[in-house]
Amino acid sequence: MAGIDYTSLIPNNVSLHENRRLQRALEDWQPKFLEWWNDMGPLGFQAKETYLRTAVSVDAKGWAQFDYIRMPEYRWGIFLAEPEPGRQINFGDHKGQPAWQEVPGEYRGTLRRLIVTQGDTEPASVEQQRHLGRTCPSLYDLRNIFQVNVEEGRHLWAMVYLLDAHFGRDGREESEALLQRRSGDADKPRILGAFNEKTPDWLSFFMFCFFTDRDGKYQLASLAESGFDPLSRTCRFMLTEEAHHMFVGEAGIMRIVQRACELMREHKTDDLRKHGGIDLPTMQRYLNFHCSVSLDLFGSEISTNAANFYTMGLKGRFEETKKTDDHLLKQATYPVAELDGERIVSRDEPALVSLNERLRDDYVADCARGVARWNEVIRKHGIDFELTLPHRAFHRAIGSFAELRVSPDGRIISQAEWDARHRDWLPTEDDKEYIQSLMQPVTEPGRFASWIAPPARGINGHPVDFEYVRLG
Ligand code: BYC
Repeated sequence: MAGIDYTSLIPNNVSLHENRRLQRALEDWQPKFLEWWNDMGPLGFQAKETYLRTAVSVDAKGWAQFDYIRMPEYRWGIFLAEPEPGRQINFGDHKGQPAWQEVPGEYRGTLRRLIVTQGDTEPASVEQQRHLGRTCPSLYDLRNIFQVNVEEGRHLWAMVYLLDAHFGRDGREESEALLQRRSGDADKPRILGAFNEKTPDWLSFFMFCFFTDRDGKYQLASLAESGFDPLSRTCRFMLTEEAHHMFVGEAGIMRIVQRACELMREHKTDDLRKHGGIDLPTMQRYLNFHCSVSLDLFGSEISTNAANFYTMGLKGRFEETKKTDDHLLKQATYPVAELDGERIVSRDEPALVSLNERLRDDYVADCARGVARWNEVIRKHGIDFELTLPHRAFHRAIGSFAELRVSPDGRIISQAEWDARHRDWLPTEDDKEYIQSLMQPVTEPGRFASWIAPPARGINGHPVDFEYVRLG
């Protein structure tokens, strides 16, 4: 691949042209990435021109340039947020020392693992969403999923940049392994549970963007506090893109709720399956599933890993620098949900080992605000139904509640009750079959599938019926 002009091919603000070693590592990796993208990226649309946003610099003007582009020609760039002069480590044992510009030797393994875990989720989500283009509910939505996919690809580049630039041969090996694991593969699965689940339909996709990308927001925000400055700056820029993914999720669900309400009013029935809509109880079951698998992504309630990440100065709390405590947390406590006999109670635990739970709390509060906005749409239609977040102990596979059977309202129940009732709480085979039956592509500009309302506005000032993907 010698001779490629990397400065123009890979937009970057890391002076790539000055770093021969890094340039060589990326030259070696780039064709492998493209091979992975062609094998595992969006199926069937690689040659179609799509109206995409590309970041060409980190300033307000440059990070959102829109144009038609074929996805394999997307310019996956490497961007770090602008440096903060004199930035210090803001928490843990090294608090007050200058932020690290190079990997601190004693934390090398831990830091690498954090970066690899973050990086692994990015290609995983592209793999999970690979087939969805073929059943898009509109050209507008088709463009949005491709935007999300290319940006997840860019987030993979962001982590590979850190690995290649700062971790030598180990880093290069990890960069390769990121392209070799596969979502859902029995032999070489992705690292975290939620990224091995299927995303077989668009309801799941929107739920994934709302719940799972929001885990991304909170994890990235914690890593943006890192004392390792290149990681902090990388994550800060990734967060600007992540916001769009959560918008796609929240607005997508909002539009499905809107359509459900319109159909309920029009036909004076809750039974929308006759009318091509998605009924609210089905949405609740999908919500329960995606919320619970995303709650698992925060790790165990009590975690010495999390305490170590913090004490070492590698991963902070959400909005660490806005907090007014000592940023050491050696004496502090934090209330954690725990099992006490037959009940779930809140008990004060040492704050350091409770950091996963604390981040989960920030996340749950954010999710609740989105759910309240969906409920506002239902209320405005005069319909007596509320979507709710399931209890945090419901359907968990990681942490203190993993072995329990818990109802969405937080009651510990017997296996017999679970067997009798779980079909009310999680998507059933029947639900999945029905949702699948709705997944018929709609590709005429300005038209939308029966089960989703059009968005309030189009993209970058264009009308809703703009030709967001040129299929002809
Ligand atoms: N699945 O002490 P524990 C995103 C493992 S999403 C499988 O409880 P810890 C995105 C854990 O690795 C954000 N295994 O957990 C969204 C550990 O293994 P070892 C991704 C799990 O370490 C949408 C053991 O269980 N970023 O960006 O405190 C689209 C005990 O662990 C799981 C990050 O996750 C699980 N769910 O915390 C695209 C940030 N949970 O050490 C992208 C980086 C735990 O015994 N990662 N385990 O072998 C981290 O900060 C931490 O690794 C975790 C886990 C928060 C994930």
